[in-house]
Parts: sequence; structure tokens; C-alpha cells
Amino acid sequence: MVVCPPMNDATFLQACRREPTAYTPVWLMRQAGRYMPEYRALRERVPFLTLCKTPELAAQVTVQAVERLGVDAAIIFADILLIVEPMGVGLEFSKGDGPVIHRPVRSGADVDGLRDVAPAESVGFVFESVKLARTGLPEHIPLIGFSGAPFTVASYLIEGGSSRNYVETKRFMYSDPGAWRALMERLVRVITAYLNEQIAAGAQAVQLFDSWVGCLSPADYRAFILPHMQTLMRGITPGTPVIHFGVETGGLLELLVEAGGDVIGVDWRLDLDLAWQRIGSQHAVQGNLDPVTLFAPQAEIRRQAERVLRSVAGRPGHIFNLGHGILPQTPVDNVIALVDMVHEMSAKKLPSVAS
Ligand code: 1CP
Repeated sequence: MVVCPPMNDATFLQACRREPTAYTPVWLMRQAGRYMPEYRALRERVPFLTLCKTPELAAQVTVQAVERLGVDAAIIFADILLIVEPMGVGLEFSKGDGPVIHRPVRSGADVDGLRDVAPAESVGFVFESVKLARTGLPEHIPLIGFSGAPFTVASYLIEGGSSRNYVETKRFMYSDPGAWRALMERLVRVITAYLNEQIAAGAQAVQLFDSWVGCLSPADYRAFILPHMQTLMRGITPGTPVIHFGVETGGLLELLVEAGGDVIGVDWRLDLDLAWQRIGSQHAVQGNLDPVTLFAPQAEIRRQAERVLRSVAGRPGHIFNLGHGILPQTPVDNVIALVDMVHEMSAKKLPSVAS
């Protein structure tokens, strides 16, 4: 895919490539969502899945968040579970409880029974949303496409919804490694095609959300996840930056790097500079303010954002973000203030804490 200036000079893409930027680019996971009154008003009229499947609305929500917040990148409005619905598992978003999968995958036979439909046919609405959002965004604002990573998507398929301890997922993985491999291979094929279609439709970068992979031991990650992530990463259209994100990955950082991605997402449980030392200088980093900081007085938000900026000491390749998504009750004014603070403070090129 050809990326032309001024897009090529977008601070977000420069940071993905570890080039120096005039200021630190910032976007926020879940920047379009329930904390925004405009979004809540729309959701009163339209159910969540309908919203995702109506490209004009999904694109509108994507663009609206950028306009409201002044962030340096957009993320397409969609969900990591959209790709599992066409597999025939019965996806529902029930009010308050998050996603529900009515026919969870619990055996090798269940894996074999999953419908195999190409994303181009089954979730074409996402690619249509990408095209429309691309048209609606200012031409210098990159659009991030995304997918859940195989483990995190599999955890919903197997558990049937959210989980605390991932007992069913791990039971499946340990007791039928052949079926686990078949499931991972199936998800890798679908996710690769899904991301590449988003790129072809106009996304300038992609993020893999492996949100729940932090529940695994390093040994299990290496045995059950790493080879599949490596296959997935190799299949993504070359030249498109890939952000690899997970929560509570302090025990897995080096393995995430080995799995691949140009930018490694880090949550707030780690000091960003120490995490970056472990990740290595060949990668950019994204993070890592605690999303709950946004409930604090603005002076405290400023202090914490400054701490994050100082810790990376102006090294090229930092994309400011939260360590996980914005929470539904977050005050919008604080989110807008954070984006302004990051721009203002990073443009001054703060010295490191050590100096
Ligand atoms: O309006 C509503 O009530 C639905 C809430 C909602 C929204 C706004 C869901 C249900 N999904 C989304 C959109 C969404 N999901 C986006 C685009 C918005 C943006 O970032 O601007 C993205 C990137 C996601 C990704 C997603 N969905 C993840 C990975 C990110 C993360 O938070 O770790 C996960 C785990 C999901 C599953 C999911 N979908 C919805 C909910 C409430 C959940 C989480 C449930 C759980 O905790 O297991």
C-alpha cells in the first residue's frame, strides 16, 4: 500500500518507525465509547452490533472521537468479537454483561464445526467502515485497524464470554493440544485476512489486542501461543506498522517481542523506561498511563502524564496511550485535557528524571 505525504509525516506513523517527532503522538484505547455523551445518545437508538454493522455510523463514531479529543490517530469503531459471529457460535452483546457466546467451543468436534467464511464475505461492513472513516478523517490523521489476537479471541469462544481465571480455556489447551492447535491455526487464518482487508480498505496501521494473554505463564505462552503469533505477524501486509498489545504482560514482555510487532503496548503496572529496556531499542512502545488516573484532579493527571513522558526522556518511538481502555464513567473533560497536556509538555522536550 502506498502512503503519501502528508500522511507519511503523521507523528503517529513517525513514532511507529522510531523517527523523531515534533511532539509525542497520543491516542487512547477505547477513545470512542460509552464515556462520550454523543456515543451514549447514539446507543440509545441503536444496539451495539447494529452500530458496528452500519458503516456510516461506525465511521461517524470513529471520526467524532478524533474531532472531540484532538488525538493523533483514529481507531476504527468495531469489536474484537465481530469475526467470531460468522463462525456460527451465536454472539450477543447483552446489556451490562458484555459479550455472550451461546454455543462455546469446548471440544475438537466444536472446532471442526466452526464455519469457515472469508472475512471479505462475512464482515465486509468493517472494511466499508474503514473506507468511510478514511474519507471522513483529516488526511494527516492515520486510521488504526485492529483485531483481537488468537488467544484473546479463543478465550471468549471457549469461555462463552468474559472470564476471571480462564479455566475452560486452559483446560482445553492442556487436555487437547491438537484441537487447540487447530483452533489457533483457524484463527490465525481469519485474523490475517481480516487485518489485511482493513489495510487494503485504508488503515495505515493495525493493533493486535491480546488483552488477556497475561494470564499465561511464559512456558505456556512459548508452547501454545508464540508459534501462532509469529505466523500471524508474518502474514500481515509488509510496510504496515503493527502494534502488539496485552494487559499484565510483565512476565511475558520478551516473548511478546519475539512474537513480533513494530510497537509493543505496555500497561501501567510496569515503568515504561524499564519495560522499554527489556523490549529493546529496535521497537517503539505505546503506553502507559493507568486509565483510572483520568478520574483524578487535572493537576494529578498532569503530574502522572509528565512522569510517563519524562521516563522515556524524548527517545523517538514513544506513542502516548493509556495502559488499557478508557473506562465508561471517565469525565470527557479530563480526557481532552490529557491529550492537550501530552502535546504541550512533549513539545517542550522534557529532560529525563535522571538528568
Ligand atoms: O456500547 C456498548 O455498550 C458496547 C461497549 C463496547 C464498545 C464501545 C464493546 C463491547 N466494544 C466496543 C468497541 C470496541 N471494542 C473498540 C472500538 C472503540 C475504540 O477503541 O475507540 C475496540 C478497540 C474494542 C476492542 C475490544 N473488545 C477488546 C480489546 C480491548 C480491551 O479493552 O482489552 C475486548 C476485550 C473486547 C470485548 C468486549 N466488547 C465489548 C465489551 C464490553 C468487551 C469487554 C468484555 C470483557 O471485559 O471481557
